[in-house]
Amino acid sequence: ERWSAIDRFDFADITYHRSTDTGAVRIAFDRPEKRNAFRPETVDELATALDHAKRQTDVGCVIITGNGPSPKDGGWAFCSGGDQSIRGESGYEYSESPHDSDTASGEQSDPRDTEVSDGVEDDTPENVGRLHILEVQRQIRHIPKPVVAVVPGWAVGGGHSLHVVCDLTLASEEHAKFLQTDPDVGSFDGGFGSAYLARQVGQKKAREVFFLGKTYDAEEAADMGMVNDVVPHEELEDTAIEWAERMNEKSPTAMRMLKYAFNLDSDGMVGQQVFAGEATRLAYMTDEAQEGRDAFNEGRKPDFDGVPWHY
Ligand code: 1HA
Repeated sequence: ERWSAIDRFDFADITYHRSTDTGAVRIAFDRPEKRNAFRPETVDELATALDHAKRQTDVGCVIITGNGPSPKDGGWAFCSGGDQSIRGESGYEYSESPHDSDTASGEQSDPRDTEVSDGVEDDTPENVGRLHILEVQRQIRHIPKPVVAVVPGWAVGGGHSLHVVCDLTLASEEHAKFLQTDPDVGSFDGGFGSAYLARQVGQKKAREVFFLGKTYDAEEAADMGMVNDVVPHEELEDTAIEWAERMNEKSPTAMRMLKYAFNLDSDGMVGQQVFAGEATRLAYMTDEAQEGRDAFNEGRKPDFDGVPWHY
């Protein structure tokens, strides 16, 4: 068995595993009968798993994939984007929110009920439409280790954008298919899903992906430059583990600095902030910075004599 379940979370829409061979985790969409479409619950679980993965100091690679095949028709998917069946007026809605359950018994809800007896306002979230997959995109960008999209089938709409945001994409030769349907359903990822895609495949191709809405197979997507490699379906997970093993042999500091360096020119000042934060972290480890800290704590002037002005 290559994977062992991380069972500290009670996930319903994703599965979360750790490699038994190398420092990698596998986060998988687990709604195969819906081509792994995401709803707010799915997005919350993804965010939790990614945050946990970030904090594992012995994990150097995060794999995001989709479980399958569909029990209904055998179809495979990475992710088909936002679940259109629960899309409300402004975004994707929880199937059941705390407020919904308050009124589930059929009782009339009274706005004054949101004030509880101790006078503290109720802070349960309103079931407002959500587009929080964009927060997950930012997590993928900022997690200080490579994130690999392993695409076993459809990558569509917001699912396509997710693979675009990942550091590397590995695709199933037989089943992977790439498609942008955003403008078919009145949606548009005007951030990484389009603009960053254009940096990967060029402006003409990126516009084609969105404006013509063609379906590309794995080889076509690789030729375009948005997929790193294509392997037979049954070799997908072994290849992903091999990639993780290769990356785990490298210097963790060099890898995180490289990821943030690659991000920098498409992340604006946030990219600069993240990169500079890493530089600060490294600088804190020097005698020089520790002398500054000690001097303050000891109430004296810092003594930087002897610290070279490097050239
Ligand atoms: O653009 C954004 C955002 C932009 C900015 C900020 C946030 C964003 C958040 C989300 C999104 C988006 O993702 S918009 C794009 C939403 N996704 C789609 O438009 C894709 C819709 N699905 C399809 O085009 C096709 O289903 C497919 C190409 C993925 C697969 O086609 P296939 O193999 O012919 O299967 P199909 O029969 O269509 O689907 C199998 C089952 O999965 C169907 O259910 P069933 O009839 O068996 O009950 C189908 O309804 C369901 N399904 C597939 N995709 C979705 C879905 N159900 C809900 N939502 C889906 N996305």
